[in-house]
Amino acid sequence: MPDYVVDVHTHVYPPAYMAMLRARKTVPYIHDPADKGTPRLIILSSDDDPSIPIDKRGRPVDSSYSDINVKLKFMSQHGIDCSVISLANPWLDFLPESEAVEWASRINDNLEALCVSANQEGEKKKLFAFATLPLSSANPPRIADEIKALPSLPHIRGVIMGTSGLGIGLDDPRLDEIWKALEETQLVIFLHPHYGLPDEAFGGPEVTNRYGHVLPLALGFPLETTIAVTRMLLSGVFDRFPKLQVLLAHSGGTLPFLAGRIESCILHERKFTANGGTVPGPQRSVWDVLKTNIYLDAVVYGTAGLKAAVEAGGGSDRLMFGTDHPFFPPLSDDETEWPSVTTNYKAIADSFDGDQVSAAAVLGGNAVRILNLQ
Ligand code: 5CU
Repeated sequence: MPDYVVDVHTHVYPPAYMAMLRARKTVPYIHDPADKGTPRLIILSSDDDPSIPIDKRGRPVDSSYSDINVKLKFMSQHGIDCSVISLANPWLDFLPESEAVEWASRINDNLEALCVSANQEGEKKKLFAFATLPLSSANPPRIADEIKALPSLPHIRGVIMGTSGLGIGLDDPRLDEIWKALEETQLVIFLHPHYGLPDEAFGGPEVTNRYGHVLPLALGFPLETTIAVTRMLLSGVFDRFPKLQVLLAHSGGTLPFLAGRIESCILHERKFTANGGTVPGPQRSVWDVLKTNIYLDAVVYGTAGLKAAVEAGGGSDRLMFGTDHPFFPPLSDDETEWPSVTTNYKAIADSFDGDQVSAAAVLGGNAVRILNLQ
């Protein structure tokens, strides 16, 4: 086992957020079955299929989603020393402006308080956090002010962000004020999917739901992330904000694999001014951005994806271990080790076979350096 293991991809729904979901009847919501069976968490739009009985929609939700002591126990069981916790999707995307702003500060104070109590002297497990932004408020100056206030919370190391931005995606020029605040504060943006792809991409809702969560999670999520970061690149976000630091969930979706194709399409695009057209295409290459602005988590469950992530980032020093806890739990109650976690540990061990230094960096050293987790 390496000296120090850090999990940069691990979520919580604080109890107050769970209570808010319980009070809702539209996605996202929590349904408590009348027979007092296990509550169900319905967060993805494809979860809320009226042809599925409500007691079977979504997925079972237990205390691992909201009880920090359960997370601390999970950390012990999996050799994790430090976790950078973040609110899980869909964050505050669905709330109106007035509520989103209030909820963001409530959640961020709550995350900070969890970190403070976990990090007391003598406690072995450490917590830090990615804050939540009230993006649905669609009020950039207000959001920028929230960002500038975040360094007053000593355990906040970045912000988690979905792909919708202010509602129309991350190439929206109205986000510039927000990118500027994030660049100035040097807070890492943890870019995470939620919306996937329209059911039509998989053959319609009937086909999507025939296979449960597999198509939305295995394909929809990674492609959503890839599309979001590619739109940032194409719209010149990384040209205008060259110091932006973005951690992409699930090893960048498919970005490491597709980076060469994206670069080639950009070079062949006649509309871009660099090629004689009138549209300002990106000034910097995908490869440069991958090596300068992008970090990837190591939540990819296999050596082929992990090696692509290392290669795309120009080495192992931009890759950080994660678990995606509390998602992907074991299907049987008697398993204490989560196969989703051991698979990621194994992928790291196999990819860096014999290179203990790189493996240790990915498991913890990189996160300590990049996120300043001393
Ligand atoms: O299983 C899922 O739906 C998810 C999710 O919603 N968010 C996440 O981070 N991982 C898995």
